[in-house]
Amino acid sequence: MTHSSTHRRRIVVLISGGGSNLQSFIDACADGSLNADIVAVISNKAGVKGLERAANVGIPNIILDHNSFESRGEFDQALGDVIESFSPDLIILAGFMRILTPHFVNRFLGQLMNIHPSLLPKYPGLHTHQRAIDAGDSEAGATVHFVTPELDGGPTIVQARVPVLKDDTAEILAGRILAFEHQIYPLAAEWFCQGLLELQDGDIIFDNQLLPAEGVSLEIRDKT
Ligand code: NHR
Ligand code: GAR
Repeated sequence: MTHSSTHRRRIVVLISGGGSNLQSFIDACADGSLNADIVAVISNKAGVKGLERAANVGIPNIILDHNSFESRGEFDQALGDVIESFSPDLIILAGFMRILTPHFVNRFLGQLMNIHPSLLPKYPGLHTHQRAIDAGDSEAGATVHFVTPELDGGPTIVQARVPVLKDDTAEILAGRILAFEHQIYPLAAEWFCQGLLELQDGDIIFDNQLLPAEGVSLEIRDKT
């Protein structure tokens, strides 16, 4: 690992769709709030807007269609090999919609982050916004977490909370949450790139301290 060296951090972003979270990373790198380079964008789906966003700013963008592989294992092996060819420090799942095998996760353990549109541990998996509305929750949000073999079960780095309003549809709620995703995800990546954040035996060490299950408290951090 090159974590303690002084080179500029290298990020690979995995997408399956629109890539608005990818765009937030592109913008954060451009405005200096994220001190890193996005060295590649990889999509398991062709023709998605996220690939265009990468191409627009000259980032290598690669399509690796999971349908052209016999098994999840073979897809993940190929995906891992492409990722490794870019020597990233950090791999960002940004609306990436394929479950990753334990073998893949363990290959890059501690270097994989995901953003999930719920207040984990509530609502792992899919259709999170509708599930929060159906449950009558007054709050929803998004969680940045380290990826472990357990789907959406890795330890939380940071969460953003938003209210659920009376007339919310899944689409409206998703949009409200997405705006906050764009804030907290590049921030979490910047912490990682500064060496503040480390996955250690399934726990997170943040700034040399064991992070509680809720992750970094943004309120407290803002006052410091
Ligand atoms: N892989 C592991 N091992 N651990 C995690 O925490 C992961 C992961 C892969 C993706 C993102 C996750 C999310 O934030 C993620 C976290 C896809 C599905 C899913 O059911 C579920 C959760 C997430 C991503 N995917 C279907 C599948 O069969 C395909 C669905 C589709 O193509 O639309 O892989 O929500
Ligand atoms: C985001 O809301 C992200 O949290 C969610 O998909 C959206 C992707 O938007 N991720 C998942 O549901 C992962 N299974 P984007 O493509 O515009 O970044």
